[in-house]
Amino acid sequence: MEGRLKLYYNPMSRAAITRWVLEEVGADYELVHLDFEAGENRRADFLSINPMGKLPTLVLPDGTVMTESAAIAAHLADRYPDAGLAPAMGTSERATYYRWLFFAPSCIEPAASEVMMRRDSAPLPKKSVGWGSYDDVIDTLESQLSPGPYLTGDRFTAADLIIAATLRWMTLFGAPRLETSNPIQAFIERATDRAAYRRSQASG
Ligand SMILES: N[C@@H](CCC(=O)N[C@@H](CS)C(=O)NCC(=O)O)C(=O)O
Repeated sequence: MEGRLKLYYNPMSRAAITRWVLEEVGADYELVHLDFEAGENRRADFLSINPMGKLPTLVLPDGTVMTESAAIAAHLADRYPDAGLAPAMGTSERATYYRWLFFAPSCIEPAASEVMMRRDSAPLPKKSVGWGSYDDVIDTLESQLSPGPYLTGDRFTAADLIIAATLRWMTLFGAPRLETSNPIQAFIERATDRAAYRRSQASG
């Protein structure tokens, strides 16, 4: 890809996940730090780029604005095919990859919000909410990761990156069951034991 990508960034946000993807694919990018405490993500100039005021926000070289960390990962995996983060279009491996890429924002994230932010509330009705229940989500991930090593099998993809990063954050924030889950912790360790992950952690 010609030209530089611009990532609006704060290391304590999901923009750190996008930075990891950018490192995986070897993109030429710049970081624009936004200070949450100072409210920089709620200022008019940034809201004119992303009205949600959220990070990550990625601006492509032609000015296209992307938000949503899983969508950004999917795009970058396609745009930089040599990085090998996405199975070939139309294959069964690609189908499995989509399944897990979408599972992160549609099941893992809301399930985590439900158990971590509504601790004293009764669970939402399993048959009505798209993620069923937190326990079902974690059971499903543990099953898919046993034996692993990755969600689609032997190969690390953008879906692994998104889910490993999400599970890592959830573990840090004390989400139930994760710290003692061998398949999940082994998966996080495997995924983060990558040079691109380490580069993405550098101050920048
Ligand atoms: N659905 C978005 C979520 C983005 C999001 O919630 N970002 C948080 C940080 S992790 C944020 O920017 N919070 C600042 C705010 O809303 O003021 C994604 O997956 O990228």
